Amino acid sequence: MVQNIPKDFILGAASSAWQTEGWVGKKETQDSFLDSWFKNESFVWHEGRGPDVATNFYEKYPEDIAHMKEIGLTHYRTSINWSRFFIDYEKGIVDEEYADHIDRVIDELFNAGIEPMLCLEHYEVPTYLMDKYGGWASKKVVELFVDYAQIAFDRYGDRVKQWFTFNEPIVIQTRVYLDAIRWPHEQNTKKWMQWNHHKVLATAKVVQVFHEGGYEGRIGVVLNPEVTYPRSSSPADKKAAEIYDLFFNRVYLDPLVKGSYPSELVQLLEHHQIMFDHTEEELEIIRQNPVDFLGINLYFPKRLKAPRYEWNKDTPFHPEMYYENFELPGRRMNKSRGWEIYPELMFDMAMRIKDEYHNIPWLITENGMGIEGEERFQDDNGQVQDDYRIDFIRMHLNQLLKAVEAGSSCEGYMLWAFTDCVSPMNAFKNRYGLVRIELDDERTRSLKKSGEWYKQIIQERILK
Ligand code: IFM
Repeated sequence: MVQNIPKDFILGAASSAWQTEGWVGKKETQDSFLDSWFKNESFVWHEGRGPDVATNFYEKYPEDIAHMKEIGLTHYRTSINWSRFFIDYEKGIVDEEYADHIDRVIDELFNAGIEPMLCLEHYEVPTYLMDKYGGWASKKVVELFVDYAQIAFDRYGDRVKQWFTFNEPIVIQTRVYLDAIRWPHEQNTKKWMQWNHHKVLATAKVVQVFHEGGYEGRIGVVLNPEVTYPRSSSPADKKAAEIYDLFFNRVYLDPLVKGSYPSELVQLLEHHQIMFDHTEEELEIIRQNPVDFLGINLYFPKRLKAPRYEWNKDTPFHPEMYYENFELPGRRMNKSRGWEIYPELMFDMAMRIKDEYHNIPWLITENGMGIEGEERFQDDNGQVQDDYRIDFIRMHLNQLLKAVEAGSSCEGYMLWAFTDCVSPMNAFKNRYGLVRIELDDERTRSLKKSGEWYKQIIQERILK
């Protein structure tokens, strides 16, 4: 297999503010949801590690960007930490110290020949807004987010041309209000849908502000739709996959790309009395303001089958009423993460966007392999010999490049993550980076074998 990588095809890497920065310089009043969760339930975080130190990117960013330059990344995506960006969220008073840090990171990236992409919220909803307004359950928070976006565009839009509103907007409320497996353990399916709607609405409003403000560049959203595969050709299994797709994929894809929620979803929401509160004016704003492009985070396939048992009517509604997960016998697994490895999903997602979402421009904004105990693979010089990661990236890129040949508008691939970083709960258990982070006080960095390999494919533009 030898494939040419198109000249302009993005080969980058991603991370987020809260998973790298650490709390140096953070004020007590600037906690995000993640910070508060970590403070309240640090025992569920692997080895008690979390966002407090993370990789100390706040101080070490010049070293990381030097590594990015060495590898030759074309683009780097991170987020602005909304909870740290303001001293007063309601009056929009910016924390100048933090805002300057973002300025310095942007400039350092450009000096290294790397284009930054910025996301406005990668789970970093401010705790203050959770406590005062119930977070994204509130329309007030939608307004405050739009104001924040405009301040960020005004401040950084002279240099940053590629923006995202959210990273994986469905995740927090799914784990918290739908599955109720995370702090603060409130089950509330209607609230889950209300958060979804408000993030869709907030995205549409931010798109409107961006376009009407005449900012240069483009604005999109990073979604994590799963490629769904029914267990079999039976109508029951297919229906299970379709309903999963409605609740977890099309709930964002359809309004943000096509301008409206799928009618089948609306019917189900009404039937189960979890329709979100909305106005006609809000639906019109969504209709008028689709995103310019999409970021897609894609790691594993979602296999589904019809449920075997009747739903327990005494439990709150959960879409799981309509499906069960299916484990494909013989599937290839990343055992550290419990995720199936199925590179074909790249091609399948690309064809879906081409056929069903008018081939809107998009790129892979996350894909990668988290491995536990990577120190096992360090050679005598301490370099991680992560051939498994190289194989993983190679297989996924291969499928993506095939899709480009088949007419997909996919513009690139960004690995999760550039350096090892903190994950929710798993903290540093699974390592994802091209650059290893030691958990010493210095958070010492070292390039893995995959970093050298990535450098080579970026230079040669050939995938072998
Ligand atoms: O760490 C996360 C990231 O924040 C969102 N996407 C999945 C990654 C790996 O679990």
